[in-house]
Amino acid sequence: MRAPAATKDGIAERLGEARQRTLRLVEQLGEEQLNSVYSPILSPLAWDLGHIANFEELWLVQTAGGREPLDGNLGAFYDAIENPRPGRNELPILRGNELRAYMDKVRERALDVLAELELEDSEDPRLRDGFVYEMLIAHEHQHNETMLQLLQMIDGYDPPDLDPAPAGEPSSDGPEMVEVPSGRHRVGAADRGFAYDNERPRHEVELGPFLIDRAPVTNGAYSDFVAETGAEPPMYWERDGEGGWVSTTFGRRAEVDQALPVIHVDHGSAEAFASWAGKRLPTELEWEAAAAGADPARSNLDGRAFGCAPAGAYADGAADCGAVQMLGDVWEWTSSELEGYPGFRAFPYPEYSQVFFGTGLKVLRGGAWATRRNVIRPSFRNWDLPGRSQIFAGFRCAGDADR
Ligand code: AVJ
Ligand code: FE
Repeated sequence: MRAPAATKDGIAERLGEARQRTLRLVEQLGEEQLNSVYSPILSPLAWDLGHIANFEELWLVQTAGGREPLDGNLGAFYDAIENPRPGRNELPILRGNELRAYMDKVRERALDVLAELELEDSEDPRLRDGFVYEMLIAHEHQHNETMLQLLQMIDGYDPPDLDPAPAGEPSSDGPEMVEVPSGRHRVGAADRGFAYDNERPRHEVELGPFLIDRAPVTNGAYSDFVAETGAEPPMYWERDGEGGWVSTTFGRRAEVDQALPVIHVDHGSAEAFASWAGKRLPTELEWEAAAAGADPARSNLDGRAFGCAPAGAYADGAADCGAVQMLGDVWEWTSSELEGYPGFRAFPYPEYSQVFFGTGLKVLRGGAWATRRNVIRPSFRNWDLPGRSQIFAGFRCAGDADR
C-alpha cells in the first residue's frame, strides 16, 4: 500500500511548526548564552541554529530547487563531519541578527521552491513523495534534542511550557521480565514512506526466545548498583550530603526520584549494571522485536514533560510482549554496534549514517522524553560513542529464556 502523499500545505505547516519549536527552546536566551561553549562535546546553540538553516538551504533550496546558495562559503562551517564539535565556536559562523536573518531568508526560499515543485510523481527519488522534506523536518527535530542536551546544562533555564504535563498515565505492575517467543521477526522500515537509509531494507531475522525487562532500569535499582559496586553515578548526579543523590539538570537540585528510569548513563555502565544483575543488554534486533506493537502516541516523547515518567507508566502504549515504555522516556542502549543491514544502500547521502558503520558506535533505540514524536518509530536507529552520557540514555536488560 502506498502512503498518502503529504500535501504541500501540510509540509509547509510542519516545517513552520518545527521552526516554532526550535525558536521557543532558545527564546529566553541572550546572545552570550547562544554563543557559549558549555561542554567541549556539544556545539554552541548558535551553531545548531545556523546548521539547521544551512542544511535546509542545501536540500530544500539548492538540491530541490537548483538554486544558488545565499553565501556559498557557509556550508564549510556548518558541515558536521568537517567540523567536529570542539572548535565550532571558533568558526566564523553567523551570530545575532545575521543568524536570524539567514534562517528566515532560507525558509522563505525553501517555501518558494516547494510551491513550484511537482512532488508526487517526481522522477527524482529524493523529491518523490516529499522525501527530502520529511528528512528536513526530522533533521530540525533531531537537532532540537541535541540542543536540549546543552540546554539542560544552563543554570536557571526555564523549560518552556510547551503543553500541559502529560495527563496522569496509568502506571502498571507486572513481572520484572517478559518473554518474547522464538520465531522470525520482521525488522527495519518498509520501502515506502519516510525512514532513514540505515533502517532499510526491511528483513526477517530468527530470534529467541529471550527475556526483556518489562520497564527501563530505575534510578532506585541503579543507586543500589552504585552503592554495592562503587560504580560511577550517572552524569548530573551529586551527593545530597545524607547518603542520597540529587540531580542537577537545568540548574535545579532535585532529589533523585527512585521510581524514574535512570538517564545519562554511558554504554559501559549499562553493561556493568546488566552483568551485576545477572543479565545482559538486548541486541538492537531483539529490542526491535520486543517493541512490536508499542504505540508512539502513548509514550513520553516530544519534550512535553521535560523529564521522565515513572518506570511502568504509559501502560496503554505497551508493546505486544507486554514491555512498557519501549518508546519515549529514555533512549535504550543495546549491545549492537552500528552497521548497515544486509543490502544497505546509502540514500540520499552517505554522511548521514554509512560513514559511521563499523566505527565502534553503539546503537540506541526507542527515543527519549526529549525526542520529537515523529522522529521515532520502532525501526529508528540512533547511535553514539559508548562513552557518552550527556545524551538522554538509559537502558533495559535482556536475558536468555529456557528453550
Ligand atoms: C543520529 C543523533 C547520531 O546528531 O549526529 C543530525 C543525527 N545527523 N544531523 C547526530 C543527525 C545529521 C545524528 N544522530
Ligand atoms: Fe545535522
